[in-house]
Amino acid sequence: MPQAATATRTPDVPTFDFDPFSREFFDDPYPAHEAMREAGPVVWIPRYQVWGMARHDDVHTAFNDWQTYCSGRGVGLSDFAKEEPWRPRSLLLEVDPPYHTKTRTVIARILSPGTIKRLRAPFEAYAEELVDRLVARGRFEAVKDLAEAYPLKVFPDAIGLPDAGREFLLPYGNMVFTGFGPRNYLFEEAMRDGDRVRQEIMRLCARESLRPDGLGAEIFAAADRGEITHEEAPMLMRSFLSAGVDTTVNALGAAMDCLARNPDQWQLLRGEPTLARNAFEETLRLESPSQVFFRTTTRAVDVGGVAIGEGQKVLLFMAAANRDPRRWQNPDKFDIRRRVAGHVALGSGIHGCVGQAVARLEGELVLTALAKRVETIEIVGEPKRRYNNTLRGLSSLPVEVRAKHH
Ligand code: OVV
Repeated sequence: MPQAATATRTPDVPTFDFDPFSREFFDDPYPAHEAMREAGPVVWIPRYQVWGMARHDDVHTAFNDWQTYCSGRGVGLSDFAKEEPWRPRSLLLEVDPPYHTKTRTVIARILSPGTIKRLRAPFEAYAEELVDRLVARGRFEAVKDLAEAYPLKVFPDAIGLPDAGREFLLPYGNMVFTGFGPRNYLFEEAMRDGDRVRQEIMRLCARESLRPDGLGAEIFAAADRGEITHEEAPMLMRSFLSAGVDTTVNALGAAMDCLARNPDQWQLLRGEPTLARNAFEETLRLESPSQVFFRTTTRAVDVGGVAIGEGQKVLLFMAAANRDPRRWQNPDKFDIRRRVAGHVALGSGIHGCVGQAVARLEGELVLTALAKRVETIEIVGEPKRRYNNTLRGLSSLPVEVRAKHH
C-alpha cells in the first residue's frame, strides 16, 4: 500500500515583532502574553532572533527537559558559547548536570527543612516588630519600608553578613536580573556603578566577612569537607546575594499591592490568617516577580510542528504561563483560596528555585503579621513601576493602614 503523502513541513511560525524588554511592554505585558499564547506553542521574536513560549504546558515542559533546554549557555539573552558573560557565570544557575548536581546538592542541604525551621523564630520576631512599627505610623511606603526593609534584614542576618555593605544588595540584584536581558537602556543604567557594586559584593562573599554561625559559613564548611572547592565557595555565596533579596522584595511588594487592590481578598485573609501562605503563593502566580528566563537548545527539537534548531535561545514567559486560561480558571483574578500549586514563578525541574522555602517563610510571616494587626489597607498615592529586564515590581506604593481594635 502506498504511503499517504505526509509531506512534513514547518507551518508558518507566528512572528511577534515587538520588544519584550521595552517600557511599553513592561507597562502592560498582558495583551502580548495573550497573543503569544493564542498564536501557538512557540513564536518567533525577530527583534532578538529568539523563540518564545508563553503557554503553561510548553514552559513547564521546557523547564523539565534540561537535556534539550540547557542553562550552561546562560539563562539570559547572551549565549555563553558565543559571548563572554558580563560577570563570571553562576555555578548554580548557569551550569548543567553533572556539575550542577554537585553545587545544587550543597546549597539545597544548607536550605533544607531543618534550616527553615530554625529561621522561623527570628523571621517571625522581625515580621511582628516591623509590622507593629508600621501600623503605629499608619501611613508608610509599602515598598521601601516593608517589602525592602524585611528581606534586607532577615536574609542577610540568616546568611551571617555584616551590617556594612548591605546597601549594595539591591543595586547588585538590579544588575544581575537586568543583566539577563539585552544590553539596552536598563542595562546601561543598572551597570553605571557596576564595578564598585560587584567589588563590594565579592568582598561580602569572602569567608572573612561572614559570621561563623550563618548559612554563608556553611558553604565554606562544605568546602572544608571537600564537597566543593575553596574557589567555588565564594561564588556560591554570590548566588545567595544575587537571587535571595531582590526577588523576595518584589514578591512582598506585589503582595501588598494585590491585597490593597482586592479588599474582599484582604478581608478573607484577615478573617483567616492561615491563608497567608496561599495568598503569597497566589501573588507569585499572578505577578510572577521573575517574569522570564531563557534556555538554549542543545539539539534540533520539534515543538508542535515547529522546527527549532540547535543553539537557539528560547524565552520562557513564566508570567504568561501563570495566567494561561488552559491551566487556570479566571487566571487574571487574585484569589487567595485558589489551588495554586503548579505555577512556574519559581521555575520547575532541576533548576527550580533552591531558596523557595525561605521565600515562602518570609511571605507567610509578613502577611500573617499584617492580617493579625491591620483592618484595612488603602493606597494613598500614585504607585510607581520599577523597570528591570527580568523582574516585575513597584518602586513605590504609598499606603495607609488602619489598626485592628481589640
Ligand atoms: C535564580 C538566580 C537568579 C539570579 C542569580 C542567580 C540565580 C545566581 O545563582 O547567581
